[in-house]
Amino acid sequence: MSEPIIYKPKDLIWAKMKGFTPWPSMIVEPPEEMLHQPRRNVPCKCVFFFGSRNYAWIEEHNIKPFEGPYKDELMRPNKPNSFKLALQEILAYIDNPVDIDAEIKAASVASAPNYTSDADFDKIRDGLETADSTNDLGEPPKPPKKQTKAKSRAKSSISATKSAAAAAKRRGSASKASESKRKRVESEATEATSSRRRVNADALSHIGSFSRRNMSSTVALLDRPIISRPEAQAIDMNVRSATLSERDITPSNLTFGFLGLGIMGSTIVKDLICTGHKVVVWNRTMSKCKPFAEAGAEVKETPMDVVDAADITFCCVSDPKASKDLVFGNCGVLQGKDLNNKAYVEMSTIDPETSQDIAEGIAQCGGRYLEVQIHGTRQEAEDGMLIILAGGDRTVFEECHSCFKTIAKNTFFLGDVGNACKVNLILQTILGVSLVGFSEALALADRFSISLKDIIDIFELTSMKSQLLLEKGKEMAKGDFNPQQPLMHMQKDLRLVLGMAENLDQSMPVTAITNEVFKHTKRLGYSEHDSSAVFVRSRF
Ligand code: NA7
Repeated sequence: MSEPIIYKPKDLIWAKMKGFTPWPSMIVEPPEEMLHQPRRNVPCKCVFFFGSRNYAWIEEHNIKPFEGPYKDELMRPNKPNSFKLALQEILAYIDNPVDIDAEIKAASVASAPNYTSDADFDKIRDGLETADSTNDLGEPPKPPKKQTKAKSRAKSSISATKSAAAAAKRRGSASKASESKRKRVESEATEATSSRRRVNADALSHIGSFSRRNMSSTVALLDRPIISRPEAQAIDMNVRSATLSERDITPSNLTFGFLGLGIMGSTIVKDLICTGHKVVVWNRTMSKCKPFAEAGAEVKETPMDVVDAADITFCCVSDPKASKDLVFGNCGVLQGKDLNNKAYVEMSTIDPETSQDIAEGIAQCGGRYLEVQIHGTRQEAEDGMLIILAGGDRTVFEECHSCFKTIAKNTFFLGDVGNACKVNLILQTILGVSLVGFSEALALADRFSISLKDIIDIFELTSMKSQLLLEKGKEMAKGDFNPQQPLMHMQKDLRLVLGMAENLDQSMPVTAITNEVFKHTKRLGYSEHDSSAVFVRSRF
């Protein structure tokens, strides 16, 4: 039997994390943040991933030396672009390690103790040492109650603080002098904890587009690399899509309000402004209104003010709760009370019950209501190629004609409030289930080392081909999950579908599993990425 390899910092390796291909990586001293990350109770090393430039604990049996028998096999050409980038980076590192070494050093500077040997490393691993091994009272912190090692490690610094405070409390009852000492100790212990937290965040802030949201419970609960949020794509108000430029649109004289400037809302408003519509906007994050103000839109401070200034107000926000908040909440649409001569168009993807509640609220204040569900991606919105499904007040539908002509290739009026929501959610069911099936098939191809590009090329020639699956397949193959349709919205839609089915006692086992797959992908950190990121989950 060959001798086990003893890995040490700066060793270049292949690190295999469950669900990912072995990745070009390096053993590093753990940055402090990693000390609080849960690990399996087997020997692990802290690993820096080239390309994504983040860290994870990897079990030693999942580590292989970079140079050696695995290299040729693992460097096969049919890998995704993100892998190729990582490979380029490790090869560049071999030639010139200075920049990356400096980056890693900056991350580990925050680590209070300087762990140099494997013995020290093992101490950290076993959770025997914390950043505060003694406190102001000269006492070591009390050993944590019996619990799992992962929990104990995650809580070690907190328990150090708490035990200092508890010990101070006991002594505090003895005299007033020791009471003041207790307060001082508590405050110093709290300050020490919060300063450590500051240092953690600073040390990690250099890693890609790391954000505090990435440091959420998702990362702490799952031993996964930190997933960067997708870059928000800046909207270019000067670019008008070729399809839209060819369309002959005479803008309505009415003033249109718009609540919600997310991916879909901002694209639609841009199109409306480009085609000469008069627009008043509001968004919860006000900074997103700036480019629209510069392009001629009026910006208001509350939804109520928008409704006041507009003849017809559209709303396009995340989910049913946000939609209801905007209508019934503080400074919401109904706060103006009198909606005579006003119309409200709900464009967010919501369930029929929510739409009905909003319709009733608007009607009670004298307004007219139209439910509009939009089907399509960001690109389709940009090109004016959405499909519009509408239900409710037909007069509003007709007054919105020039807006719909701007953003959609087909428009359907489906009758009563609720019908458009139902049809849209049915379409989303087809989309969600297809995406998961497609991504599982591609994941299987990947396991066989069959080129995903070949599969997609062949798929394109079959009668199964679908434009959307082709595009999503290409995104999966590239590992490019820039949001066209955020994954969290796809999962929300499936949740709404299952709610509708529940009310009807309709069994939808495949949709239920599809929903679970999207939920798990969200938990892996891909909530704000495109729904094609479900591929990451399929590769597990
Ligand atoms: P995005 O890009 O996730 O944007 C969501 C928008 O909803 C964005 O403007 C948010 O404001 C806004 N939002 C979210 N929650 C709230 C609450 N509670 N109050 C007010 N505003 C809120 O989504 P898309 O544009 O892709 O999709 C919008 C809808 O169309 C959705 O239903 C899809 O399923 C289809 P923020 O900018 O974060 O302040």
